[in-house]
Amino acid sequence: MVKRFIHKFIAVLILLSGTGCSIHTEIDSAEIMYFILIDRFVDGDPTNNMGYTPDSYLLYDGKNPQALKHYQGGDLAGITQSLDSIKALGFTMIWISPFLDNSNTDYVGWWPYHGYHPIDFYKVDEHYGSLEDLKLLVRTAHEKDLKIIFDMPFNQTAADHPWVEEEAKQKWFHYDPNRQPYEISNWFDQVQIERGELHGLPDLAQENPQVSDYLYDVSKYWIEETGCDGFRLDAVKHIPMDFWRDYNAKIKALAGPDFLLLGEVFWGEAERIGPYVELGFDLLFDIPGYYTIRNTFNKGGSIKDLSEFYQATEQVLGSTALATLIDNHDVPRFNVGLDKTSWQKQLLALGWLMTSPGLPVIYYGTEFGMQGYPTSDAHGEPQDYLNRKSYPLNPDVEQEYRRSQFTELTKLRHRYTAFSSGMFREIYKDWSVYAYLRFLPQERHLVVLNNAATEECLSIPIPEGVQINKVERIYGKAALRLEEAELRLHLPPNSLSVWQFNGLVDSSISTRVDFSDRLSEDYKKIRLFFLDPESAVTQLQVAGDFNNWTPQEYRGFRIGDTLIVEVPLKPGIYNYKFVLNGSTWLADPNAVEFSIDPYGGQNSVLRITAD
Ligand SMILES: [Ca+2]
Ligand SMILES: [Ca+2]
Ligand SMILES: [Ca+2]
Repeated sequence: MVKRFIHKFIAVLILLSGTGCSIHTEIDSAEIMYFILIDRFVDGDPTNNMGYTPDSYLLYDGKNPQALKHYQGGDLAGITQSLDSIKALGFTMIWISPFLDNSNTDYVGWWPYHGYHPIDFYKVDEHYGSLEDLKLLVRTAHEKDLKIIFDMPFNQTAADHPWVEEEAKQKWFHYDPNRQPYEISNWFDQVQIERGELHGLPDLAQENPQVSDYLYDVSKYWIEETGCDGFRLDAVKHIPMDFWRDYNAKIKALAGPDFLLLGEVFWGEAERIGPYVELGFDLLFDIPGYYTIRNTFNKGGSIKDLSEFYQATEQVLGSTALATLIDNHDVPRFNVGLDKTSWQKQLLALGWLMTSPGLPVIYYGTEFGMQGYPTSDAHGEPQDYLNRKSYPLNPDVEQEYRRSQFTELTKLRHRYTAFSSGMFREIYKDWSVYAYLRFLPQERHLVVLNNAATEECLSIPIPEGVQINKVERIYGKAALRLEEAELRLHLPPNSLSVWQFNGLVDSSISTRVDFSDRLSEDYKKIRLFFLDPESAVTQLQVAGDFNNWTPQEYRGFRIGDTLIVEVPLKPGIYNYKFVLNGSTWLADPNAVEFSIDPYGGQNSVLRITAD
């Protein structure tokens, strides 16, 4: 399948080069990936729950959140017995968190239930089962036409890995010039990022050929032993690029072109992911896209932000294949901060994922909106374990209903090839409504997203180069009427709607259209004031939760000493700052409420109610 992936990818590139247009995400991504934290999924074998010590296991009962710092009992057998239900949700690939044997003690109170503290790279952790269990998982998955992707943490070892004390292994780790390990303090210094310690863990020196050979041999062992289908490679940005170039080439030579290499370069800015594009990964996570999706569908951001963001990303990442996501184990679950409409918003964000280019990767529980929490508490203490609760044993009626809604989306993506490998063209965008086409020579689809909490009625012009003759709705509840050169739309609140149509799309039309300033009914125009008696401010921008903290110029004017800026915002609570003359960031002195920003300064806070 991945071979097909690559061939189609090349075919699309050729097609695109013919049109002089490039969109990074126009690839074949017929796969849909499920991501499971082994310990937090299903307990298929209670006899392994305590591992080597009863202390490692403490079951969460809903009232003891600290228990989530311990193992919860999930294991490989639990995944194997769940394969049919995973497949029924529409998944074709499963990425499992690292199964490598992890430290047998806690690390400052935290047990390594997540699997990222390896102590033996050649062994399955005792909480998850045996090598036989792992092989059975891969074998059973293959019988069901599912692929299994292993998570390989190659940046660090457990704090108590025996090598740390071994004289002969001292060159296997990174130290500073005084032979002391150091934490990463400057996140713009690539040397530190690669050689500093992440969470205080011993940092492997992959530039040492003994280490790189070892990591290659480990990989070879697991590939040959199990026949797994690919690796998700952890902490890529913390490991030297030269290592990846060699490693990826060697793994492809060993396992063949079908073997998937998915790299985690956890940067929010496409510019910082750019350098990793040429290192031989098949796929990189779309972390910048993650932030943008969260901004648009959860934080009151606009469709304009979403579109402009992708436009900017395309310019940097070109035609790189991306794995798209709305959340994972390292960030708050998607619904954090949302109110009772959260599932509709989440379904809409998932709808964007399933109808837009890229390979969707879904975190366990996200398919039914498992409740999330901020990743740190009010005192700044990490509590990311709250986003890693165990999968519910007996889903309730609401969860079952949501699962069926999710499955409708995956069915849509599987049924029509255009959603995974077709071309993408916008035909309309405003603050809340987004209309785009996904098409192949034999298939044409119109997708319309309404990100407003209100019903929206509007007419959108059919652009030149597009002919729409006969429409048939295949998803959603919106109404559409075809009028000469216009589409008349009636869109339910927070909705995705999809039609297939007869007609033509000239693929040389521009990928992007101009932004329409139409505001949906749920927006309010909020005026902010800034006193500038010296006329020192030539540009007043606003950055906040609602625009992903990207300074933007909104409609503004001056009356006497006062600069006024009008920001369209939806009901919600927002942190924001003014940005003066493109460089000076400060809280709005006229705000009635302030909050602490993560850098020790102040944000101003806006509360906007629906009435
Ligand atoms: Ca177990
Ligand atoms: Ca262990
Ligand atoms: Ca490192």
